[in-house]
Amino acid sequence: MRNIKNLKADNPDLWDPEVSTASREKIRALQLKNLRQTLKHCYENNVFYKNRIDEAGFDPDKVSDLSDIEKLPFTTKEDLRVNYPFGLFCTPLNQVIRVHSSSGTTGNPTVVGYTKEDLEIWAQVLARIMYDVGVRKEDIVQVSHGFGLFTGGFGFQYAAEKIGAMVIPVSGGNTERQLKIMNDFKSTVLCCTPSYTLFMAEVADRIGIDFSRLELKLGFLGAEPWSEPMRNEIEKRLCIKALNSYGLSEVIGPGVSCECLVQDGLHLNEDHFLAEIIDPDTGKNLPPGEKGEIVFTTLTKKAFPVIRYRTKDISYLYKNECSCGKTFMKMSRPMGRTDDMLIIRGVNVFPSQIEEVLMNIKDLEPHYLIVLSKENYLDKIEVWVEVSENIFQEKLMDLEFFEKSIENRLYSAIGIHINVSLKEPKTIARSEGKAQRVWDRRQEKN
Ligand code: DLL
Repeated sequence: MRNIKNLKADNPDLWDPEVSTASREKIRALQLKNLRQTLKHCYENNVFYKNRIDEAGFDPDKVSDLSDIEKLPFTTKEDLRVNYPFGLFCTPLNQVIRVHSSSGTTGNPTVVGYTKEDLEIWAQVLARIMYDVGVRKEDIVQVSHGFGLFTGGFGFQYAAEKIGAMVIPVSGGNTERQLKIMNDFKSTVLCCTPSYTLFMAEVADRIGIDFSRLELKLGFLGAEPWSEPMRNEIEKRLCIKALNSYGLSEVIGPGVSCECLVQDGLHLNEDHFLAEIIDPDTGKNLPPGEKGEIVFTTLTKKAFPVIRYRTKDISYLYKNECSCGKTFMKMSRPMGRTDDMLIIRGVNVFPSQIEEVLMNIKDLEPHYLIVLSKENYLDKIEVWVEVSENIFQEKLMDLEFFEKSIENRLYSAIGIHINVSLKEPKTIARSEGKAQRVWDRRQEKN
């Protein structure tokens, strides 16, 4: 791996500097060209998109500006479900060489497909992300995301191979073996969910593996929301630089955006994905800097392009002079999903806000669960969080007093009273993939 501290604006060693450092005008011109092609492709090859475009009175041959897209209706997860499994594919099935799927919690899963060229694009966009922060053929990349219908494992596998790195497709789970492999094979890069890294840290402590003695330097962590204090914890415990990597199956998988080493926002791969931010309630577009739901249109995919796909993820877009040299717009760390938002006594709360408060409190472990229940027909919210081993064993502190002080911290940050229940270390379920942070017991019968 290149010295990761070396990444700076005058460093020309980017995957494809011509695109990654292009002027805004050039990027927008490229986006416009690809948008035209994508809209035409969808119109000509898929009856769902044809009907939608006709209903909107839109002529795909007359796209003169990127903002024209605002005249088109959104595509939603429900559209994907209704057209399950292949109804939104835009190429004949015999050109599709791979499918992935995301399960969700209700109804049909969503199925996405890739042609050979789509898979090449996917590998390219993610290889670019990895290369631009220093991953090279000398690296040993441990892919601890699940392999299967989930896009995490295969996405990083093909991207790292594209760079020529050695890839260990270990997948999730069997944590002791993960750590042994990391130690013995001298992995330098780790790809998994942030919550899984903390589980790894815990198992490493137990079996006597010291991260500071490993070769591991860099983590591409994503697939679930995580907070800045969580990053600090991970970087400290694993002795790595932890980068936030974002993506979703419907758009391509991992590779939509990722932080560079500056760790200030996630650079979007704008030549392949056009991002908009909308007000989730009104559907109106919001300007850069304003927080809302992120919506994507793919610009180069063939088997499963999406037009104005509503992700339900909350973020904002912005542009700054990034010292890594890339000129792509950035999106903020996704703060949560509109469908994860809890409305407690009229106040909107995202689990990530709760996490942020908890992670800043000394003597709490980064393992928590938000439990929702009903009391006298009213929603009740409680947070279970583990205390650190020393506090629990030595009973150095009055735990009840500690609970109250956490409740006060939550109240001043979020504005509602949340009951806190401190738990013994290692009693809250650990995750090897996407962590389940909310346990909704509101429908349970007493
Ligand atoms: O999670 C793709 C992925 C794999 C991304 C590996 C990064 C690393 P899905 O299973 O379709 O795809 O889930 C997509 O996960 O809409 C977000 O709600 C959430 N998500 C993904 N990355 C992040 C992130 C993969 N960095 C859904 N921060 C998305 C917050 C994330 N949420």
